[in-house]
Amino acid sequence: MAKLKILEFPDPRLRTKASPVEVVDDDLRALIADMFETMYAAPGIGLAATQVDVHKRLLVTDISANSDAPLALINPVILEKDGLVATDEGCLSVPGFYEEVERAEQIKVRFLDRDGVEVELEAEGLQAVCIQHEIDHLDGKLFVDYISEAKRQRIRKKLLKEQRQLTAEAT
Ligand code: GNR
Ligand code: NI
Repeated sequence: MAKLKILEFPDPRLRTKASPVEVVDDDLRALIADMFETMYAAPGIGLAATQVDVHKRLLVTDISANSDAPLALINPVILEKDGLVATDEGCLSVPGFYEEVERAEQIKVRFLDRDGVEVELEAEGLQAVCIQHEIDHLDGKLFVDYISEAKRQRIRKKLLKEQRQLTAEAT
């Protein structure tokens, strides 16, 4: 197992559209294990492969309080959406910033699980919001795309400054 490096906004690699997973094999299950380790360590309630620079349609999530409900979604597709809910969202790729985003309150999602078995899941509330946030990552989209250009530019500037300082300190 290994903790993976999480890309941070405005890294252009976060804009990559991920390709479907072709085979669910042990290599993919090893990547899933590393993604859970990375997500729990962060800590976060979800992580998309895009964020660790792997451009495959794969995400992990666990919204439980005790980190005991891991769920991996491979090639997820949203079949139905209902209702709207506004949530203060954060993102491991946009560290330190939180903004309100409106998304469907309930969804039905189809995906392959870790064994390659097709599953349909009805999710609501935070789990539904998180799955939509992660599928956005697989399409190269970030929660800051839903806020004003002015706010997004301010976040971009602050994060670039932080990233420059970290690079300078490392040399
Ligand atoms: O840890 C996370 N918390 C969160 C809170 C509200 C809405 C979405 C999220 S997902 C985020 C982890 C992350 O960046 N996943 O891509
Ligand atoms: Ni995110």
